[in-house]
Amino acid sequence: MQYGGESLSFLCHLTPEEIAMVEQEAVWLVTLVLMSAVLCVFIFVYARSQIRQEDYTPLKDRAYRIRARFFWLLVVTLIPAALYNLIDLPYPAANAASQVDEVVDARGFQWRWEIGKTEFKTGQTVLFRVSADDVNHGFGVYDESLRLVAQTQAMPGYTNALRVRFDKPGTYKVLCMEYCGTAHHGMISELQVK
Ligand SMILES: [Cu+2]
Repeated sequence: MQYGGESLSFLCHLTPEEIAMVEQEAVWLVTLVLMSAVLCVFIFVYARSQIRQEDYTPLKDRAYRIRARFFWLLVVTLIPAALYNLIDLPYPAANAASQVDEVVDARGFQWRWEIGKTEFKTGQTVLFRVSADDVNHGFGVYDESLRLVAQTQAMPGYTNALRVRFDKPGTYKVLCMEYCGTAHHGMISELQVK
């Protein structure tokens, strides 16, 4: 084996396979060093855990103090939060029927809407009882600039209550919001608010 002056040229003439092997060797070395480091940490922790502190009282007292403080922090934050959430009961949706001017049945079909009443006065709150006859539809109420005002699912065998307050006069549109077949796009009805 001849090294020395030839060693550099030897390195320059490494084939890709040989370079890969050198790289693998380096990765292996690095892995070995890191694994040793992790092992050292384990040994250190194990050794430390063998040292027993005889008197735990100060540590215990401190832990209990932290626990007590945390408990009161929870009491002080959670009770007002719970009260704040309960104060609105019954929620408006649960109480919807008593606060509406009109109750209107709306039913989705492939592919049309059947809406019990389509003319309302400005400021009226309408409760739509929405269901479907065949498949799932989406009952979407849009204002004149085609902004979604309210929406709910129209499902066969179930009635969804949807409260809509018509604040502005105009022609509102009811569009289907769930693809329900070939003429889905044709499910358009109009609501007049005067
Ligand atoms: Cu539909």
